[in-house]
Amino acid sequence: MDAKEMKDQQQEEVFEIAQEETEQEEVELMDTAVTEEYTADAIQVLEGLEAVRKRPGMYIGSTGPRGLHHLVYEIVDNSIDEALAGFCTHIEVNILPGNVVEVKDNGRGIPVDINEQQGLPAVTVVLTVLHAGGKFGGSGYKVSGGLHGVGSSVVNALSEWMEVEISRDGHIYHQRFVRGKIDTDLTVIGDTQETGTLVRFKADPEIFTETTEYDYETLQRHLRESAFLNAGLKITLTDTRDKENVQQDVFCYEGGIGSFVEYINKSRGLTPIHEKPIHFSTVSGDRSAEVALMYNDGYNETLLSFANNVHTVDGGTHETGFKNALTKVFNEYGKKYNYIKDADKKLSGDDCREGLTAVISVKLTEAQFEGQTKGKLGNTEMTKIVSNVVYEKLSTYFEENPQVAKAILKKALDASRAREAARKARDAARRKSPLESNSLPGKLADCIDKNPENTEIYIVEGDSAGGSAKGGRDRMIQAILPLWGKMLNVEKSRLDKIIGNDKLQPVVTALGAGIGDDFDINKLRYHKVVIMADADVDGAHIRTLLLTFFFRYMRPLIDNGYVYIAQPPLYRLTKGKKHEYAYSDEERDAIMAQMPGCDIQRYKGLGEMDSEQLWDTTMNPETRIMLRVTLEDAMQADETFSILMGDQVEPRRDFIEKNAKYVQNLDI
Ligand code: TSJ
Repeated sequence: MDAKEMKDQQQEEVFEIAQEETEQEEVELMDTAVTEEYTADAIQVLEGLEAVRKRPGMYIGSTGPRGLHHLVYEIVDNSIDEALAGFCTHIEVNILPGNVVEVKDNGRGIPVDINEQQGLPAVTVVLTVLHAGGKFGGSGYKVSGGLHGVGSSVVNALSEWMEVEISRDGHIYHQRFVRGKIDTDLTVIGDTQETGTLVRFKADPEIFTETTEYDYETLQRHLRESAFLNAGLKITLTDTRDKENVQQDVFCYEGGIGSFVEYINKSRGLTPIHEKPIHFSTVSGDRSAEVALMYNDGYNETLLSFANNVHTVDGGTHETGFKNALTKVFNEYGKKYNYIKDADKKLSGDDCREGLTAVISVKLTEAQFEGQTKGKLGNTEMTKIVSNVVYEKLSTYFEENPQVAKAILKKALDASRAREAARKARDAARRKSPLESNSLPGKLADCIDKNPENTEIYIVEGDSAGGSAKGGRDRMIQAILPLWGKMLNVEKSRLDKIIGNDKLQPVVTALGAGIGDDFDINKLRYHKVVIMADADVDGAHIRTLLLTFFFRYMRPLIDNGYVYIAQPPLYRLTKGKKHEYAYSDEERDAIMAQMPGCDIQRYKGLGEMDSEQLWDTTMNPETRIMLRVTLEDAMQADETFSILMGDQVEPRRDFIEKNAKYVQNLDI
């Protein structure tokens, strides 16, 4: 047996012991119902990486593209921790040919000394033992962390191979792993005066069966965001997969999240109403909070919050603290300086946040992420920490910058007046016809069957496609809701603007189950909600918009698997009297090969199909293909939507187009 085989066997044994102990502990727990903290910890530490390969989804959320990209984030997080500890200033991420990823930092280098318990170098422990991060060296506690915060050993386990090169103590050390197991021992391969860590890995196609190909823009967005959240840290992203077309970005923002809010406003074409971002921070013990905000001349609210650099999509305690304090400062300042004249008038939270772009970033040692997608911060102490710093520093800022305060207060007062006027108009309309708000939308062509288990609703882009769909449907079980006539100008109508107003009201009314906290799945009128849009950029935009809307305001719809994407054909091939439809370019080529010399019609939109064609190709439940939307698809759409930060409009459109395919769970 050589050294490598011995190591392998040692690892297997540790794994088996862990398994036995796990089972035994579970029996004991059940018998006596005694729970002790240390048992759980001990089991976790001993658990082998086999478990990770058996159930990768448990550790990285999914084995789709999202999980694949998380591998990179997870490795980069280690370097970010080194930066937060004050020892690293530059991180390089390289995408190499073959979708190999290399992450390199100029930190201290992972320690290589032999760990007493395991008899292995510290770096080997870090990369082969689950949850080993931060268990040595004292100062190594993890602050940053990906969605799942799983650790680098998980990435190692899910990599076909991984190599690490550490520069420290005058030497370069190297070790290689295959599917999480030691392939070569740690050896010195050279000398250097520099320090740092380099990790190179190839995601395992046995695990990531769907794809192992990285999307440049996805990594670009994430790394840009990381650079904003860690002021002064330089992150370089380079893609050399295509030698003819090397791509590179360098992200480094001295202004941190202040630069972030400026960037968001700029990338959305919004003009700030004051010169510089308002930016403050506080540290209390091992917790810190940082807030940057900037008002623009638009009417939307963009609030991004992060805990330990993880985007908290559903907000949480830090957002609550921010909102409470902001409203309080506005009302106190407004009363004090007579902007709010009526003693019992109050600005609402929404009034104070119209045209606001803000980023909240908190760091804490034991972050609790709650909710279905773990996108909500739960630590209650953060409400007070954030509200205190915002209240004190924003009050002071307003006192010291009365011109800025005036512009911002004026905006909130305008918002308040507009809201009041809209409310009065709505009330007046309601009094006229009390039943109106409950009746179904005029454009809905409902089905006859009223049992939701049997019925489907097609949400269709455009009036002409809506017409074809109405003509072609099975009226017993299929309802049609055309949206918005001609599609809104994609360039001008930002998704958040559409979601923010009542453009989607007909969808809410037709589904009949309410919205947000009031959403009641039992009242849903159809158990299949089918999005039918063109296979072009505008169609992709609508799909992203509707998925984001469902994800945020009707989550149970997604959780229950009720949302589908219709798949209209891209081509019609005709030869004589014979027609065939193709749903992809590959299919088109295959059909063409069978009937050479045919006519090809490319469908530019649903509107080009007549009723019969639409029924045959897309709506007939016997023959159609529909894609069922998974939670992951919806989250991806939401992510696309929340941060959306291409420098120009074009790449952003590309991005939406590329990511709006949502190919999952073929339902034929
Ligand atoms: F974990 C890993 F292998 F995935 C990885 C770790 C990957 C990459 C790209 C970088 C790192 C990493 C780890 N960079 N810097 C560090 N630092 C440490 O591990 C370290 C160094 C020194 C000390 C010390 O107390 O002297 C403590 C730590 C945690």
